[in-house]
Amino acid sequence: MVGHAQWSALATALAGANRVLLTGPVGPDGDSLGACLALQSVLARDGVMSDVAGLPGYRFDFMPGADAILDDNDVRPVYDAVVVLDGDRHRLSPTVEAAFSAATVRGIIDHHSSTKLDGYTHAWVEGTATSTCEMLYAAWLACDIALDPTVAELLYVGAIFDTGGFRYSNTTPDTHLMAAALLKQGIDHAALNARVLMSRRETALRVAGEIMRYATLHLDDQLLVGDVSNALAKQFGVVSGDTEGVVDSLVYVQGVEVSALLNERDSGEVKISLRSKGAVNVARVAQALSPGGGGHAKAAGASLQTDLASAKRAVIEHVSQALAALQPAEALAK
Ligand SMILES: [Mn+2]
Repeated sequence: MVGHAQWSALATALAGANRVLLTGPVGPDGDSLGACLALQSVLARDGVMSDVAGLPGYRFDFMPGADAILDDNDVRPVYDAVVVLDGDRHRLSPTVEAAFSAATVRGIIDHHSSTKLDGYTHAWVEGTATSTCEMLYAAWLACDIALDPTVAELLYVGAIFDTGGFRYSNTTPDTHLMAAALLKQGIDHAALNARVLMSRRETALRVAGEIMRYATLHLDDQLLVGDVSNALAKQFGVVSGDTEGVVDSLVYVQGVEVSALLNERDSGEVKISLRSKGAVNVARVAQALSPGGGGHAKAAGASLQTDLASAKRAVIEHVSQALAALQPAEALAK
């Protein structure tokens, strides 16, 4: 029974908590938000009330419960329990990290293979699971926790976000079985797919055009790098979510093995998103770039305290090493 024991242990710990905080990493994605809000909804059935931290981008602000999500800076200083969903404690904002460290129950529910288990009282990590939402679904199915249309919609958002609408190689027969069960709750799956995966602001379209126009090929055209400088972001008025999905478009260029999108931040930080067609494990590249980096084999990210040019050089260097490691026999023969 997948997740049965882990869910039961965590649910027991949360049932005894007065104040519970559910959170994803900074800049939560569809899987993280879906998992947080679905868990909030299921806990509330038993009278366990919780806060969710991490404001959603505009793609996700329609989700049931999204209007009550707290800004990271508005969380209480003290909670009995803090659960991190779809990411690890190393990627929390400072205020949420402080609440996490002070909590008696420190949980994680996650499917990132790079996540380490230390620092939690309740660690439920399945590095091969398709999404955090699918982990919750499987555990709730095993524990006879019923779906309702709200929970179904929230889990569906996570499922389509992490599988690209059931297209990525992480999609399994169980993912489709889950989707069938969620659709039986009467959710508007076509509208959810359009909203989460395709809908964008006009600005997002224009910025994607700029990124694609100026993206540069490296390493025998196997690496394609796009960037969003502070200047470009200001010129277009880029907001969170506007550049989502662009890095995926880059990796589908023929001959490209790895794509990278570099987002420069005001804080002097560069956020790096990486995608791989499959040969290169970009979770390892992300970890090599930065101790806080990580993710999945085909989709990962890291942040560097540096400028855009240095970040780009670092990406090229580490991807070059990863590509070189793929052909040891060839290299030896030369
Ligand atoms: Mn996920």
